[in-house]
Amino acid sequence: MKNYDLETLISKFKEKDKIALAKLITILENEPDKASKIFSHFEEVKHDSYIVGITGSPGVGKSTLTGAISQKLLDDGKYVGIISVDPTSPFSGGAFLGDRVRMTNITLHPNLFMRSLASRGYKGGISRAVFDISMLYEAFGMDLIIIETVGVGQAEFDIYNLAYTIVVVLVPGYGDAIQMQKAGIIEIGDIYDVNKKDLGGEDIAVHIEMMLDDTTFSSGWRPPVSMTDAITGEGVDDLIQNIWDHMEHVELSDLIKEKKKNRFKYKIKELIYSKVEELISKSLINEEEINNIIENALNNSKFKLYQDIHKKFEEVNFAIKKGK
Ligand SMILES: Nc1nc2c(ncn2[C@@H]2O[C@H](COP(=O)(O)OP(=O)(O)O)[C@@H](O)[C@H]2O)c(=O)[nH]1
Ligand SMILES: [Mg+2]
Repeated sequence: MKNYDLETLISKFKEKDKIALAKLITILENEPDKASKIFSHFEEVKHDSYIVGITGSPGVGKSTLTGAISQKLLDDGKYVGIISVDPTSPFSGGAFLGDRVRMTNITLHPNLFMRSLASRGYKGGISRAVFDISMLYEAFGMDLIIIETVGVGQAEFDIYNLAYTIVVVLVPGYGDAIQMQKAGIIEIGDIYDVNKKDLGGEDIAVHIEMMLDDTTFSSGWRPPVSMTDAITGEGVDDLIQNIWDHMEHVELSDLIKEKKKNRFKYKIKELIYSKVEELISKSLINEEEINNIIENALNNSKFKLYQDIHKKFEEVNFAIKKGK
């Protein structure tokens, strides 16, 4: 595709052209400051997508499950947007390609779009990219947006703020239940799914049910537990039903308003943080000066270097206090 100007891209996007969608995502990733200009073209769009987060350790089958869920929704004539955040694939390595291969056939479907993001190297940060892409998906008219994430590390964890329903995926074996408890993940899930049921998993499902029975849920929603085989699609209908049930719960209560507000609150804070970070690195971090300190001191002694570092830190501290 040629380098169309923004106006042309937008009008193609409005005709549901997936290539235009891909181009706009790339623009937002590389030049996040263009967001306001791009979204000014969608002010009349009233469409809301429902946003689901799917999380769990690497290898539990999140991508396969995402594919299975999407396939069923596509069969129902729905539009699906997938954002896959995979911190284990820094550029275009393993899991990334694997996901691509597993999803090859459905990504060709005109009503499905998928974007994979490795967690580093995004201007403005990974969750900013996830937020912006989800906004584009909404403007595109997606019915469901699925955000797949490993959920470890702050950036991935933050993504929970961007979804309305969180599905936690586990696999057979007690280890995961214990890990889950340790990580406090039992407080995160709206829905639990034990995938790879072909390999067993009854015991972990029972374990989760017991843990849930011991927990009180102020929202009035007690997370259901499903069991799936993402490869054959067995149990996936139950999982989808659980997602719709939770959606209904969220929409009938005022929770959806809270969650929508939360997304934007999160966005505002994130913009402020990234601006402050930019200001700090511009005005307080002088690479050349830092290099000089190190070069000079290394010729003397590392203990001198350590003193110089502290001296520098005091100067910065002083500057901050004076508001410079
Ligand atoms: N036996 C079995 N294998 C599965 C199932 N779902 C996924 N897998 C396999 O588990 C591996 C990891 O799947 P993937 O979807 O990439 O996991 P992710 O890292 O959580 O996204 C792949 O080899 C899948 O084929 C399942 O229900 N049963
Ligand atoms: Mg995956």
